Amino acid sequence: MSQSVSLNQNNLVRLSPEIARPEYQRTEGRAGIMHVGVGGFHRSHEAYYTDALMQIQETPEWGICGVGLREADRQMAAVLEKQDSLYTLITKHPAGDIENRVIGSLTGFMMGCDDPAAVIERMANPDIRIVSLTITEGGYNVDTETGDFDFSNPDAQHDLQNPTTPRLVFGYLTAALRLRRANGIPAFTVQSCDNIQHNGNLTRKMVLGFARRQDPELADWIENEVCFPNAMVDRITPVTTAEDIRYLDEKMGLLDEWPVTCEPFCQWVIEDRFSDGRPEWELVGAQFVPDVTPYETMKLRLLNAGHSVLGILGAIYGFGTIDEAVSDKLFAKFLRRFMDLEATPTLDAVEGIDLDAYKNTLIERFGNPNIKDSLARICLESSSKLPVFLLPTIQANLDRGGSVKYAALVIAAWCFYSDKGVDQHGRELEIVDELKQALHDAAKRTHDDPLSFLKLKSVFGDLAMNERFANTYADLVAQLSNDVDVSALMSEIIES
Ligand code: CS2
Repeated sequence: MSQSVSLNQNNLVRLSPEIARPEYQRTEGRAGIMHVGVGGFHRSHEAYYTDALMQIQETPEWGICGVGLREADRQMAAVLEKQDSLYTLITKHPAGDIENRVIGSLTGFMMGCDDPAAVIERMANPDIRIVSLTITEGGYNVDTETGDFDFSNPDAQHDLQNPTTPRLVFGYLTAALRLRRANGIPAFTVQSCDNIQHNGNLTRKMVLGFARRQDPELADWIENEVCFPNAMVDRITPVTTAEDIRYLDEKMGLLDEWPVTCEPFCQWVIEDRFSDGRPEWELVGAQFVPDVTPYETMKLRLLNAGHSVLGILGAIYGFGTIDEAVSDKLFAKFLRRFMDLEATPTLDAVEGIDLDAYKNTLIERFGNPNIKDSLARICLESSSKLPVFLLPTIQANLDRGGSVKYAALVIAAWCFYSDKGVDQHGRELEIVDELKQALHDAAKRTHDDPLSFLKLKSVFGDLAMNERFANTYADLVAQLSNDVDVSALMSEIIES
């Protein structure tokens, strides 16, 4: 039987001295933030910053109450309940050293689908001054044709009719803000932590779009009172594996059912616009700036798009992880060329950032051999990632007469991936995508119409109408379907 200690509040004193732990008082009542979407990334990022701040404050006042809105959050709820909301953050350095820290900033967790009224009431409590979100790129309920709130979603219809038992986060936010207004409580800030250009502006647009349809007067109040700061968030956080759990048990004597692993690098650039105060996250490394646009464009177009380049090309080539892909000379060169020739020319200068050094750091970060970030994670939900990470770069290059070949190969490889569901050696790929079937059907038709995949409007808009892009893409997609090895096409593009 294992001699390890189970992670919970009482056992904190019994942990190995190699594990850092909260030294502040953790009180559930103190939470000033509610966070919707408690996955790996929230726990390696916002919760990490907040824990670091609580650690240096005399009286910590900004703990986090987690919220899960969907059945899929139940496992997280159960683990956190068992562990008094504690979990271990395992930071893996490239040279092999590992830091372990039990994070204490989460102080509770609520399941919206079990008791929506309780969540709404808590959000309306004056102690809560920020509601932050990690609901993924696809979670913003955007109508891809119009860019407005998508009322054709049955859950959105449900929420319009049932304001007190919503399903979507927008219904919750609107209900909670209605209650705050009625009770004379100042509005909270809604803070997006997702990888989306102008994530705060988009959140604002969606909340207002929904609220206006339900209650125009309330929408006016939200428009005037609620701040939605934009932010750039960054920390590579792979999916937790059984090996991570075993490592803590065997090497650290700690039983944690759901730790998080991450890289040492961490960045959070936030616009300083908050409705009702905010934590002093700048004391623990966050940057507050008047305009986050250049930082977020740089990160989305270099880091996230760089991930997609390695992820999609690497998946059909047969690699399993990002570090494996980037340690291949050809992949590393292709990635660097994509960054230099296609992404960088579309970026504005970022104050205080040397883009060359930034790119070098990215390649080092991708190469961290201990992170083992799976390509399956990177390729997950590509239909909501690529329109944010890669398509704006293609569009900017079409407008400026720049190169689009590197990006076109990624889209052609994505078509191959969606059509076949296997890599170029016939090994099965696990595809997880909301649009999986539509992508597959469109990709399958490539044999009759070389542009069929690109004509999927909800993903690509009008890209297929651009002759230059369409020709480049059609040539690459034809070669891939004729079994030309993706690496041969990569070499050809580099040499051209
Ligand atoms: C990744 C991101 O989802 C993806 O495809 O690019 O999750 C990335 O690891 C983070 O944004 C890093 O900050």
